[in-house]
Amino acid sequence: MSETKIIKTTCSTCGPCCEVDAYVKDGRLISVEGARNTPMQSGGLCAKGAAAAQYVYNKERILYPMKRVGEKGEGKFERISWDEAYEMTADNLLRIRREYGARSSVFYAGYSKWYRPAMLRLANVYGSPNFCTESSTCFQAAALAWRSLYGNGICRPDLKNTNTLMIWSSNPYHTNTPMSKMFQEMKRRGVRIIDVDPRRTVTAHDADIHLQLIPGTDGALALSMAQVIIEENLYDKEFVDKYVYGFEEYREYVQQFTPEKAEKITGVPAGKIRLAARTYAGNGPAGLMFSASPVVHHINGVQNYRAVFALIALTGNYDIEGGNRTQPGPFSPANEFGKVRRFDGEEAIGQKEFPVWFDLSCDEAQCTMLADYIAKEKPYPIKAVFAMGLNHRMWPQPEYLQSSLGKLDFYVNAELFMSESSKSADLILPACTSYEREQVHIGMGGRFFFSNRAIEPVGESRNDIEIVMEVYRRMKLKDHTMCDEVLESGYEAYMEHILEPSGLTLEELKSRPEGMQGKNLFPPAVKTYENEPFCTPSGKVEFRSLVLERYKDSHGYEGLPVYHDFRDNDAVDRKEFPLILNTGSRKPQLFHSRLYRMPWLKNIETVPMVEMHPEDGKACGIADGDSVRVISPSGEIEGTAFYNVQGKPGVVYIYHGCAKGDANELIGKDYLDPISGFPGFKGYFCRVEKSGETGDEE
Ligand SMILES: Nc1nc2c(c(=O)[nH]1)N[C@H]1C(S)=C(S)[C@@H](COP(=O)(O)OP(=O)(O)OC[C@H]3O[C@@H](n4cnc5c(=O)[nH]c(N)nc54)[C@H](O)[C@@H]3O)O[C@H]1N2
Ligand SMILES: Nc1nc2c(c(=O)[nH]1)N[C@H]1C(S)=C(S)[C@@H](COP(=O)(O)OP(=O)(O)OC[C@H]3O[C@@H](n4cnc5c(=O)[nH]c(N)nc54)[C@H](O)[C@@H]3O)O[C@H]1N2
Ligand code: SF4
Ligand SMILES: [Mo]
Repeated sequence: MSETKIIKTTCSTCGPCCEVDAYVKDGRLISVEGARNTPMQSGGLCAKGAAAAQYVYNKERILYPMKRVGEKGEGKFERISWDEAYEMTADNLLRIRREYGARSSVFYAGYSKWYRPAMLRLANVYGSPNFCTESSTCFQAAALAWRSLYGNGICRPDLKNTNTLMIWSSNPYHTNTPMSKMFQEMKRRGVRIIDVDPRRTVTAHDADIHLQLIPGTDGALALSMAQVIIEENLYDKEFVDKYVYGFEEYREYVQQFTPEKAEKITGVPAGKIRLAARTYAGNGPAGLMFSASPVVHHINGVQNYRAVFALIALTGNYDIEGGNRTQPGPFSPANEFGKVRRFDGEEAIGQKEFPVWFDLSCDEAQCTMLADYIAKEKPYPIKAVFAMGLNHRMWPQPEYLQSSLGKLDFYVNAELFMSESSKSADLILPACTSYEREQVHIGMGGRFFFSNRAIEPVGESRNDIEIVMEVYRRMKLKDHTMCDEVLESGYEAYMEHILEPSGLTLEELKSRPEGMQGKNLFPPAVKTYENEPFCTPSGKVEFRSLVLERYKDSHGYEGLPVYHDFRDNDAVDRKEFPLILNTGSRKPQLFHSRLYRMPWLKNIETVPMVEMHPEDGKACGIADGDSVRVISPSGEIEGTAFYNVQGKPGVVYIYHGCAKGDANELIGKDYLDPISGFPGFKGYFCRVEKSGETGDEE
């Protein structure tokens, strides 16, 4: 009998890259547990991570490079060698550059973020401004809102030292499981917690003050808190006088948002707004935790988050201990390595429509309109997509994107699974999971750790960065001004390169399973603004954004964090679509579209659940468990009604990414925030009708 080995590695089934102990027998992954003897983990693991073996050995795993043999989209493929696959990719990308120019090729990265620096570098060396990622719907709009106020350097809440934590639309117990412990520790320490969430989640349940607003009304709530803070003289006058630009206009603007008026807009009782404002401003230092998605998944998202982020400066909680501050951390060249080269005169996707996205230094194109660019060939033709983890289910009107992808001259997708998106490709490349590759990780607080390969790659799968490197070599691109020798020199050298500025070597890191603190770290600093101006046009925190005002005439952007209610929508007949549609609030067992294929996880909820308040259900003649049809101005899906009292009446919640009833078919592809281009995933309109039989479908 062979022995079971325990191998220190990481799970990256979802974002956080948790350290785990993998149990391996006869070269096969048997099970996974949270790593012992490592900070934050100690044996704990989330449901998704515990099902790791079903991820790794899933029957949909792609085992070999596959070339299309049938019609586009038909799903007929034949196995080819890696050699042929690389040649095919390189030849087609070079041909398209010759025939249409470099910008006609899109380099796309879905969620897994680890290979992005290499992919971005490849796009740069190739010469295309169109490096696109799933961040066209995630994080970048929040970053944009932040930068429009504070310039660079996004400051996270200093959880260790804060007295009050305001969580503005995040549910860490379900979305960032490793944080749960830290959160409970804060509770024990007596930190006051304010949670802003339309639903009574586990996180809200733990909070001292829960502001249960109507989705998409965040701006009105934040402006109202500002009104209270200013009126009651709770703001940091010294900071504001010295460092804020546009305060007087802002002060004047917020006057109208009295808590009584805000109650009408947001549904949050005026008394609670006052209490939250007084607590956040008065029980400092106070940190503000924000999220990559819900607030900015609205067509007024950027301005709403600007209103929220302004509260940090207003109360003097910017860059102080216990407030929101730049975290001490490692210097890593990963970003430097991926740094974008600006292509003068080369217009990237989304540049005309969303200019601020580009002004505020996002390293990538804004590609929510990719499907249109391909289908309409305007303003110029997009002919090739080289993708890693492209999944059409994550975009508004996914079938339209899928059909557009079918029009491409060349589409290659590197994937773990034979997803439907892969089926429309000309070539599919098998990628491997974190259990099958080595990786250097940069953790919180400047801690580095090495993740071992627990098992050999399944089939002929390879790690994404190795794939990028080989495509680069085959294209014989050379541009040494852009440090592309790192792409040239192999994966081991890439890991060395990532580590170099930390002062650690790969060899020593490999020998220390518990990880190591980097030798060269950013020194922890506070009040950096005392020594250097804010990186904004005025050099101050811009309550009135001069970058937004550049586009006042051309795009109608306003400098102040103005509130426009998404429900004031002339294009939609609210009598026909009386309910608000909120899609994609996270479930602990799912991760976007990728985990529906795992038996342990998909069996927790076997049908797409249309979560309704019982009052709404009864008003629509729908009982708990009924089969229903959800209809929006853009589409229609089937699902099963599920009575849920977590939210208030008037809002329907549906998870996204499920092929059996894809909530994104309900979201209009042009229903976008005009500043960021983010879709209004969490604030559209619908009605729900009973359909077919009642009861369970499976
Ligand atoms: N299990 C799991 N974890 C995940 C993911 C996943 O798919 N599954 N996805 C990862 C990704 S990509 C992301 S971006 C993060 C997101 O991380 P989170 O933001 O923490 O997750 P969500 O559940 O999307 O949203 C948090 C809360 O926002 C509330 N909310 C919805 N609409 C609004 C609104 O208009 N205003 C306010 N204030 N709150 C609103 C929801 O009720 C929800 O409880 O999660 C990451 N973690
Ligand atoms: N309606 C609605 N839509 C949403 C959201 C919402 O809240 N509501 N959230 C948005 C947000 S915040 C996000 S981040 C996006 C996420 O959107 P996506 O990034 O498209 O998310 P996934 O479904 O996880 O798809 C990624 C694909 O990558 C594959 N993959 C996973 N790991 C690897 C790897 O290491 N290498 C390779 N090559 N492939 C891999 C997976 O199998 C999967 O098919 O969705 C957005 N879409
Ligand atoms: S949160 Fe769960 S699924 Fe995500 S990386 Fe950690 S263990 Fe894996
Ligand atoms: Mo995201």
